[in-house]
Amino acid sequence: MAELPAGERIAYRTCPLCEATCGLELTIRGDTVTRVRGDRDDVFSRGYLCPKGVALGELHADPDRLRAPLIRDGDAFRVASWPEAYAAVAAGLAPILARGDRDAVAIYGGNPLAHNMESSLYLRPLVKAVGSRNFYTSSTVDQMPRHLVAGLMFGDPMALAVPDIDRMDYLLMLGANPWESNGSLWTAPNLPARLRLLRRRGGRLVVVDPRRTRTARHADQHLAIRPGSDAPWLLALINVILADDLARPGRLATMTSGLDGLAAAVAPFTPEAVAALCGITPDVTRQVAHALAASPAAAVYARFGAQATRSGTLVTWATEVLNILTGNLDREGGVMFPRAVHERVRGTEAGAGFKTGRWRSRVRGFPEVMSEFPGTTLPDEIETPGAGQVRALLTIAGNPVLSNPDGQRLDRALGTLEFMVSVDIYLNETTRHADVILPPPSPLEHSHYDLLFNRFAVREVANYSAPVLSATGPSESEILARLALIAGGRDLATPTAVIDEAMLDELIAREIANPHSSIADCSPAEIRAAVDGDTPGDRILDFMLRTGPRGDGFGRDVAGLSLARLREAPHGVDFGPLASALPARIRTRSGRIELNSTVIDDELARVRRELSAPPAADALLLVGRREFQSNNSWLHNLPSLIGEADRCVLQMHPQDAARRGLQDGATVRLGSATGAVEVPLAITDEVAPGVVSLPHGYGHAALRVRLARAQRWPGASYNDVVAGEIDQPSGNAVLNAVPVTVAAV
Ligand SMILES: Nc1nc2c(c(=O)[nH]1)N[C@H]1C(S)=C(S)[C@@H](COP(=O)(O)OP(=O)(O)OC[C@H]3O[C@@H](n4cnc5c(=O)[nH]c(N)nc54)[C@H](O)[C@@H]3O)O[C@H]1N2
Ligand SMILES: Nc1nc2c(c(=O)[nH]1)N[C@H]1C(S)=C(S)[C@@H](COP(=O)(O)OP(=O)(O)OC[C@H]3O[C@@H](n4cnc5c(=O)[nH]c(N)nc54)[C@H](O)[C@@H]3O)O[C@H]1N2
Ligand code: SF4
Ligand SMILES: [Mo]
Repeated sequence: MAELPAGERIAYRTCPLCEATCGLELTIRGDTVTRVRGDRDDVFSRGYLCPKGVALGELHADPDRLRAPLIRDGDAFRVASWPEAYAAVAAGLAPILARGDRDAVAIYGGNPLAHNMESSLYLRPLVKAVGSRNFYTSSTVDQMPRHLVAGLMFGDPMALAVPDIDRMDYLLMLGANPWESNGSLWTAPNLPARLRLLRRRGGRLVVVDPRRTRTARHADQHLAIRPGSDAPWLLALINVILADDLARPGRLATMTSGLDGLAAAVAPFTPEAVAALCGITPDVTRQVAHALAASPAAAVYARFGAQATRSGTLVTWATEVLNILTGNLDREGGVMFPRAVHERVRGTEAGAGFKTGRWRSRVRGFPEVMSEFPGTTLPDEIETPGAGQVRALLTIAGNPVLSNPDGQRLDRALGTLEFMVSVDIYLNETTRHADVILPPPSPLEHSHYDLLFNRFAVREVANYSAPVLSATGPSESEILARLALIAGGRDLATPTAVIDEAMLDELIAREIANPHSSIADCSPAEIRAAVDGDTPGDRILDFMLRTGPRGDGFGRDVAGLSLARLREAPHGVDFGPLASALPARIRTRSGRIELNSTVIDDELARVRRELSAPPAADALLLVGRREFQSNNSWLHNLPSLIGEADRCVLQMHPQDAARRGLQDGATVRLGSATGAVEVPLAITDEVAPGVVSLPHGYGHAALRVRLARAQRWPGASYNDVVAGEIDQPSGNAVLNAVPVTVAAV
């Protein structure tokens, strides 16, 4: 490597901005990032990065990023010290907690939590200390159907198989656009290159999307399905596979219960019966079913676009059924269960199964799923008086006013709370309602390890990043621990180490009680003394790594993994491709993969009724779109990402525009049964006729936000048009395939 100029240094850091987990090489001068490049030596990403990774230095330097707590002062905010801010939180929550109704305090956790080791670890003790049933996260505007179906079928909501992209021959992808999103619940840096390689080695990529996306343009076949109709179409594929005797589940047959009933369940969904609803001809449906079944190693993968619909759960179920019927689940080159090096080692005994609806939401009676209620019902819980009414809210790394349906209503509801605290790095559309904002350090100021995304990765990899710069304020784990202590009624002099030590002690105790653990029956004190790490989060990580499947077992395997070993590998460690995980991964009570459930029966019956109600000829359905330089609602303030033009434009097919007499560039009113926004029109045949598309995460025109650059092109919020409809079984919001009207302003 060339000599660095005096005063400069190089640091390596995994990018925390999306699920691809790219390794970055940062050049630092003082406390300034002067250059960001892809780390060519990163064992997983091999130098790949996108414009967002490049902007990580801008995020750190953004003058609008909060660096000190803010306390509300009338209509404005004033900067406060940390002790003052914590005292304000304690004083604000005290009267509400004193009423003895824990449900009166709600928590909303957002997407960046999942990308942050400290906050993802410390959310749990906070939620426990608050003790409220009003727990919400961005999972119910995203992937809850995946968790529900994994729970129902495999007995474990985290049993999410990923396409084994580097070894497959055929990939059928629905509602995903990895060319722009870089993949979701599928961690594989540089998916564009991996998808290109699939085709170069003779494989086929088939993309099902109502828009001709960048991913679709790189596919062998693009099917512009009618939005919201993936479930019946996938059921038709199952129908063809069974009717034409193409099912070859192989070893999965004896592991799976419910295969016998499938043919009857999908009988109404013939290619002919679904053709009008899906906009896909019977020949094409048959051709895809045959090609899928004939491929030695293939995968069906459905993601956000197809899941955030009215049939998200059924789409996900049908996807899994196809992977089982074709023998591709748990097969190399099919879909495989990743294993992360920090996971717990388990035995093969049957699991405890998975339950939902252990409690229900107060106002609308929605069942909890993974201890969460649908985010769409948070306004109901705030607005409806009575015992259990939400009177205080903690938001952590979330912007639900822009990310959840009916944002305007939530915006109004937040204004009626008695007290609100936000742990966030920006004063934005949501946090402007807070009484106290507590800003954690920037991503460059804390250590990083992907606790979540390593569990969805296509290789077994591990990568630890030390802090690149030192933080001036408390860590995010300290902030959340302090909030947990306050919610638990402890005084402000109680050290947060109480929470740190309790977490570690609990982990150690549980592990020692696990008969399959490398430290089963060890002395807790001996283990605690040997745990290594500079921060509470790092110590938990060290413990997890050392007791994980590749761990050193605290000296029981000297060559094994530990935090110290990961620190010596700044480009990461690669333990190779995924390996078969069945039947051990099955945690249902029966010990088999369960295809049957009343949830699925009800959904099949509902979708069967849709077959007889074909769409009106002039109907318009709204779908979303992610842009390469954007990340949900919160990177619009960075100079290199925001661009020189309004990107929040409504795409419409030329036929639909002509029928309505609309001109390209005109401002139009996009309306639904519940709301409307005004946006510029872009006429393009990238969207199918009958489909319009708007990106989400815009709508930055609100008063009292501190997002100077984002306000240059504020755009309008997609979620002001969308109301609170959900995929019933999972509680996931319906964000795509929303009926709308478009008219000239
Ligand atoms: N219409 C429509 N709606 C959607 C979607 C869509 O496609 N269409 N997508 C959905 C999806 S997939 C998701 S995941 C959700 C996201 O929903 P949310 O998580 O509610 O929203 P984000 O826009 O990700 O906002 C993240 C917040 O975290 C803050 N933040 C960033 N980094 C940190 C950090 O390190 N610590 C803390 N404490 N805060 C931080 C940001 O300032 C911002 O306020 O949106 C969903 N909403
Ligand atoms: N650049 C960028 N990258 C991101 C994000 C971002 O905001 N910007 N967000 C991150 C997050 S939080 C997530 S969850 C992931 C999501 O990543 P992906 O799962 O890849 O989802 P999207 O990129 O939203 O692509 C969804 C596609 O579904 C299509 N679609 C809409 N409705 C339907 C339908 O009914 N059926 C079918 N078959 N397709 C439909 C849309 O046209 C769109 O092309 O992306 C992550 N990466
Ligand atoms: S693809 Fe994702 S992880 Fe990679 S640099 Fe871009 S935002 Fe970061
Ligand atoms: Mo997401």
